[in-house]
Amino acid sequence: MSMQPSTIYLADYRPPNFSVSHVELDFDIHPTQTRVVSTMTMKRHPQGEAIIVLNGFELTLIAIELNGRELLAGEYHRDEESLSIPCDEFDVTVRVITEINPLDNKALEGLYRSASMFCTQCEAEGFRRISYFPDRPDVLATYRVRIEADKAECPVLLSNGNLELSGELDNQRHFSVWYDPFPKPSYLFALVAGDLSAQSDVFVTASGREVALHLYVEAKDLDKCDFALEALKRSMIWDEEKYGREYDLDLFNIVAVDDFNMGAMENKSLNIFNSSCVLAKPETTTDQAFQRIEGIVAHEYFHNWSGNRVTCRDWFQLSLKEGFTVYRDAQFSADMGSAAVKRIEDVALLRARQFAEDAGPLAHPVRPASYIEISNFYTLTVYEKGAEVVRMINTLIGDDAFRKGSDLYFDRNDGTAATIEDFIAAMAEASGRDFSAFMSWYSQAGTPEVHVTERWDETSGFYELAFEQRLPLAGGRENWKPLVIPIRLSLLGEAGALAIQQAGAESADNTEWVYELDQYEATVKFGPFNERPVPSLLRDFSAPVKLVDTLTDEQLRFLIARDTDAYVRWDSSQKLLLAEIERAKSDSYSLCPKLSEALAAVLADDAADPALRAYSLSLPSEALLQQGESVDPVALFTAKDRVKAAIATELQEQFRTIVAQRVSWDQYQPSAEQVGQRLLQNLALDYVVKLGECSAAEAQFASANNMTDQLAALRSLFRYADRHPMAEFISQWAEDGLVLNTAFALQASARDGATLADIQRITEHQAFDFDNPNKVRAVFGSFGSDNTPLFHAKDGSGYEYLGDMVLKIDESNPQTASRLAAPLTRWRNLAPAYSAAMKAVLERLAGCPTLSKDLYEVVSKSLL
Ligand code: 0A1
Ligand code: ZN
Repeated sequence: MSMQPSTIYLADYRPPNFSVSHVELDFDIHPTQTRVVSTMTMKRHPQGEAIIVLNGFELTLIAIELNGRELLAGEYHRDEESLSIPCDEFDVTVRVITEINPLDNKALEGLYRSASMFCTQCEAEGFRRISYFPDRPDVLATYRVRIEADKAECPVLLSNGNLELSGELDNQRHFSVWYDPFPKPSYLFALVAGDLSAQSDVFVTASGREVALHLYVEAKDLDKCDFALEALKRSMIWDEEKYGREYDLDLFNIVAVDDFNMGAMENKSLNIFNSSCVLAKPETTTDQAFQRIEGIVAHEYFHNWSGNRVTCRDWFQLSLKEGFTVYRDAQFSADMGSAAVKRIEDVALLRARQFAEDAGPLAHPVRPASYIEISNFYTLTVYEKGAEVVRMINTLIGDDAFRKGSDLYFDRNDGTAATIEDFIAAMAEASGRDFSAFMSWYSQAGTPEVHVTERWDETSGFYELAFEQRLPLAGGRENWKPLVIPIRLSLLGEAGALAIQQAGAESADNTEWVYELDQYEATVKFGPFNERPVPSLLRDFSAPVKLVDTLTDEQLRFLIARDTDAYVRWDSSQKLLLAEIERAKSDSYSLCPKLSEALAAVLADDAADPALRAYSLSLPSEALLQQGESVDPVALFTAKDRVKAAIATELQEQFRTIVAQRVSWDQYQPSAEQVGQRLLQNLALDYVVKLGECSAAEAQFASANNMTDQLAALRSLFRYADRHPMAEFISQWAEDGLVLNTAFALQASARDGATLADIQRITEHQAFDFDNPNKVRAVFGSFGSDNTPLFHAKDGSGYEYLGDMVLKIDESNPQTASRLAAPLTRWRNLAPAYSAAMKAVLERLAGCPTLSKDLYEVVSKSLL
């Protein structure tokens, strides 16, 4: 980075001067010198200026032609990031010849080499590293792509669309030609060339189209393809049934790649996946990974409509495709397994990580107003909070209108680059609802707090709830608008939920109601009742807010025992556990007997879903604990450990019984039933090991027929016992890079007695590789977010170490470096001693003259 990077503003959006209707791309692949010839059919926008602007980065320009004539150096202007050609014609052909070096590309954007294959990653702005092009999502073109490569090195040549032609050439080379009839932006372009094997299948769409499905992997991974292919077929049927969306080509390819910055990418008909997000088999893959893979396969597939057929006008609209697609994949996962469990998992993630982001220096609205580097905005806010916003729309208008709105959105915007307003307009039209007040969810950052107080009048039997919303935004109420917050609620009495007389109360027996809080303050009156109700609020987590209530511990225990809403039951136990951790900061702490009783009852409730029981007994994550002000992470870590030990002691008999009566299946399935049972059993095992009893875990480690059970046993032993089979595990799985990553992650999060030198040693393992984002994340990501005692060491050494590693990785891979830096941005929340040490590291990074744009944005905004 040579100059101060500039900020891009949504308010500055202008359509391109020239768009591209068709492009012919020709790749002559050689590892260090790949020649790309791009021939673009361009048209000037009626209001466009007479200048063609192309983006390009780190390209060697060989030649450029306008309408068949090669341009001389003075006829165009070129700088580090663009090339512009003055041109007063309206219909032109531009041909650009460039050369690139895939082998040296460690940023993993554009065309690069991963293991033995060449592959691309173009979202958001990677295409400009391949050729000069108007690399912006509102330029939609059809693509014909010719790929030529060495036949032995790259027997498989893939791009988007359908294969038109292939053949042999001289010098042991061969070629293939692909044509994609659907106009698309450059970020959806993809190319793969390598020595790959495929597992294949066929899907017949609702209208009878036969679609060939291929999952391309390295030959050694062919036994890890079944699950993703099945998940893909489930996704294809689901999208037909739930959203009326059919697949539109005769071919759908997925390729698994080891070196990948993110989870996966929805390139038209050629999805590229991080191998950790697609390869699976029971012996090496945990239940959680199976479920994640199913969700990501679905997510990328669903993008074919929400993202590809209808794309984004500009990158500020990113949540248009991502928020909607995350919502769609969450609905899918809910339908495939347990809806309640999926909801609790998503809420736990949102509260632990998105709330922290929304309260930190990089907080931004679901639709940001500005950015320096768009890669920094693939965030939990754009994805997860964006999905919550779509969920609220569904809640507010109901399922039928939501489906009508989505049909209208797809039909009306098909083949175009749309905005969030286009999505909302379709929902408004389908439902007859005015969304103008709702739009603030897209433009106001920060997590709103909703404060609720109860008023019960014993004599009249009337019960009131007073709500107040507080926005954590500078300048107070005058500068911001109150949000429209749907609060799903019930009022519980001794014999169950009470009937709510309010108009529009939802459930058949009028016991549930979605109250719309759209003012800063409002009060609702219920009753008369002949008993004081206990409120069950924000059921199913109906809005992404922090609910601050005044419920007593007794009321919370009542909800845990009696509510029918799984989220509220879980949330109530989390609230009690959080309060317990707060109390456990004192040395004289002992577990509250009433809480112990309540937890014992949950654990003993054999009629309840085992996964829900397990989550109710899981302590809040450190990311959640560390929210707030003047946080002492190490004190909280110690307090949490005390609560854990106390629960282990109090409920030991129950935990031992669950462990002793462990159910196992000969036929492993990542089904809701088996996953839930393993979750509960492994939770109990963890508590038992915490007590110092290791034999059951040791036996489970040795005999498990699946990675979920083996890793759970290893994790508990590694965390709580001196003798653990880590070395055995590493040698058992020496050939499986993905399993080794989980071992690295576990080692990097070692809590007690570990030193920085131990972490350093992992990076010297022969399987470690600084250029591979999965490995880097396994070690330094876990260190920064999962190793409280070492990362937050009082002398600042943990911060210094992560800072050093971030700088090192930034030299080759800015996207990964800037993500790894996230734990270093939270200094303002920390108690003074931590805060000063962390800030010092950020200042050191800020003073480094060679920071990438990505890291510069994170570091500079954190220090503002
Ligand atoms: N669109 C992909 C995720 C993705 C985003 C950015 C990337 O590079 C900066 C790569 C992938 C998805 O939502 O799955
Ligand atoms: Zn996505």
